[in-house]
Amino acid sequence: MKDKQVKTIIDAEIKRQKKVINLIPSENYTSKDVMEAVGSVFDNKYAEGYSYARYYGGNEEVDKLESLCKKRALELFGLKEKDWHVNCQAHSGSPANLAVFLANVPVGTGKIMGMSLTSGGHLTHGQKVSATGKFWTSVTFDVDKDTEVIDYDAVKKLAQKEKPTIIVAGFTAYPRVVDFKKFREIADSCGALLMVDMSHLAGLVAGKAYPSPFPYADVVTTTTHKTLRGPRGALIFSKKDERGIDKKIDKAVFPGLQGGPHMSHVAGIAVALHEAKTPAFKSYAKQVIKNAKAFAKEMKRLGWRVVSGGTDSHLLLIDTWAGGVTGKIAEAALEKAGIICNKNTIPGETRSPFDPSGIRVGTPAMTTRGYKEVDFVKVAQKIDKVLRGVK
Ligand code: DSN
Repeated sequence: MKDKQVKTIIDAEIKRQKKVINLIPSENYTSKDVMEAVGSVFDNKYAEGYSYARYYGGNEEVDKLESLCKKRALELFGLKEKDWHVNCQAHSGSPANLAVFLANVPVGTGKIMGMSLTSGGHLTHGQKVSATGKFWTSVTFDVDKDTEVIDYDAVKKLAQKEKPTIIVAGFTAYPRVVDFKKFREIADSCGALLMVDMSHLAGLVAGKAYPSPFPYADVVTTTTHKTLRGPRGALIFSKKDERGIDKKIDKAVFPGLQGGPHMSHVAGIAVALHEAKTPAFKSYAKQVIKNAKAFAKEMKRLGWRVVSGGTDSHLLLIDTWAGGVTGKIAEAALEKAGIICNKNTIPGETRSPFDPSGIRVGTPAMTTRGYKEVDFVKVAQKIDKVLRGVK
């Protein structure tokens, strides 16, 4: 690279990424092949429209690429082209979710129901600070305050009272297995669409290590860079039927929200989807969960309160405040010790989101780097030592 200033920063970032223990559950390390695709000549191309229906010339290779990416996405999750459609152009998870709402929830009269932030929901599931909470009325549900897991009866009661247009089942800080069948029943009981945001879970679902939402959802969104281990980007799957959700979503992505798709990222997504079909990826997905369980068990053994008592997925929430350390202080102390995580609110949060009660930690990135259960036991012990040091 001729630009020495940028090169120096990139080299420093490579070093940093190698040096730290990365526990951010939404991060991962993509393969060289994915990065090669993202850095390819497809970054030079405008391709407004969809395969074989573009607004610019010169898209014959783009058309092949986008079609391949979509075929691979459907295949990876065992979906038939006659039943499911997939859009691979949304630039990332937030615009993907926004597109689903734009397509399906009438502005002014529609209502979104999702999990509250403190229980583990995402900003784009109708939170007031997000466009999804400004353009639409929204209502949130919480986890049960004692068990810290979803109380499906309470969610159903709220859904029947509020009658949302769409229910979002999908989370960024919920460690437990989600009963998607129950969410389907809840959606049916109030006439709502069911959208699952599986951004955190996509790789685990692809690797058959976590239940699939596809038998139950009308729409499934996901980012491609978390457990799926691809480049930044998103996929929106929608059921093909007389409601025409698939067509409405395509229109909402382009021209509704975006111009030209980032075709270099679509290339990277296609590569990642291919990689996720391999037996090695299946083993990876299973190991991610085994590692998280071992991690949670050791944290508990060392005396730390783990939200909901453990995990069924790739992440856990540690209530550091129960041990006398705020999330902000914990995050900073751990970073000093070479462990990267993020401060996080916990269910029933009593502190501020800027200095909440806990930290969120996960295993996808370090499992990619070869960590096994025994390594996560050591990570837990290191965390314990650091946090005890700041008390
Ligand atoms: N920032 C992502 C996460 O960490 O969960 C969600 O957008």
